[in-house]
Amino acid sequence: MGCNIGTILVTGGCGFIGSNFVRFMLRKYDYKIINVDKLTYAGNLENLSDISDHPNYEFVRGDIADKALIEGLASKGIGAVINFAAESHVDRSIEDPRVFIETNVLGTQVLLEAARKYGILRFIQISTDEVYGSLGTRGSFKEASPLAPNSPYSASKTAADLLVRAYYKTYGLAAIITRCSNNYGPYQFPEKLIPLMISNALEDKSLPVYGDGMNVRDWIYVEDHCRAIELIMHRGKGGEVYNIGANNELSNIEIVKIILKKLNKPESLIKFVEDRPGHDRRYAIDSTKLRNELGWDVIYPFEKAIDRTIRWYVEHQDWWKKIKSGEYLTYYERMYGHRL
Ligand code: NAD
Ligand code: TDX
Repeated sequence: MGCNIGTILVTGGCGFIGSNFVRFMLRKYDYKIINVDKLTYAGNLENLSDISDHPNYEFVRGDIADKALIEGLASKGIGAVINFAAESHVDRSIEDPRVFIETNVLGTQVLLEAARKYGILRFIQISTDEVYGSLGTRGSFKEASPLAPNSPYSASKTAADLLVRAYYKTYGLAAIITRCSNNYGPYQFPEKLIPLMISNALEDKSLPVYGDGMNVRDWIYVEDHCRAIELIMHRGKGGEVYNIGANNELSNIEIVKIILKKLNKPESLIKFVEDRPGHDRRYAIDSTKLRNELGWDVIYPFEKAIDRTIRWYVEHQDWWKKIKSGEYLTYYERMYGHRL
């Protein structure tokens, strides 16, 4: 498959999902990929060190909100933009929302404007299920569910989605929004639940579970998410929203106990701590549209993929130890010091 796309501009390709996507696409296609990444605390060149010399890969360090840089890249004949770049951690957005607006909202607008100006035909906005807010015990998010974000992070992602919609309606830019549930897999920054819990358990540190641990997330293996984006880039329809999810709801405490069991560590490591303000209770995503219209399905069942993920963190301790002993240590103290 080729689709005349030629060159793909990936943003945020040094982060968790972006790096998995770049590697996945370079293995499968001949597309040229330009990865523009600011290398914030979450961007790590090591995430792509294995493909950094690939002839079809180019890395540009830069900010998606830098209009001159982005328009310069867009003018080079880009076939598709896939916007992963974002400030992505809810807890950090509660501490300091401003950079979430700068990157997630203004950055997206700069990309949209460049896509419009240079007639880029495919624009994929990697959004999130968090834009729909929180669910009670029943039901699931559909593409038409109301947007009701509860954190500065999800509010910034929602604002970006509305801009994408406006660029489609006003200028006819054939942009598509994807809204995926919680991802897990290799190269996820250890501030997020699964890698934090695996790495803390491996170090025999406390596992900080917010509130009563009964908040529910709908987990998907990162490669299944990448395959959905691949499909949507090739066959998705401009102006549409596609939900992506694996029908795999688990409470946080269930996840934490699974991790401890698989690592043969005691449940006494679990520490219930002060809750996250505005903590969304439950997410569940209905991806019937993507399944029916584009024929997508998951290929990694949770049982298999969580084993694979845990193994990756066990085998790549240098990767996360380097992160956890750097600047992140100060964040960890700030976030958890008074809680643990
Ligand atoms: P991440 O935090 O691991 O990576 C974000 C990347 O964006 C980093 O490499 C960072 O350096 C880069 N970046 C940040 N600001 C930038 C800027 N101004 N200009 C250029 N690059 C910048 O995030 P992730 O978990 O890989 O998430 C990627 C995308 O997927 C985000 O848009 C997020 O909202 C969305 N998403 C994530 C999940 C999840 O579970 N992780 C689920 C659904 C949607
Ligand atoms: O120390 C913790 N203890 C804890 O109980 C952390 C970091 C998290 N949690 C809970 C909060 C959530 O209920 O675990 C759940 C998952 O937390 P995160 O990993 O921070 O993810 P979440 O807030 O659900 O958001 C994620 O999914 C949607 C991503 O970070 C977002 O980028 C994505 O849009």
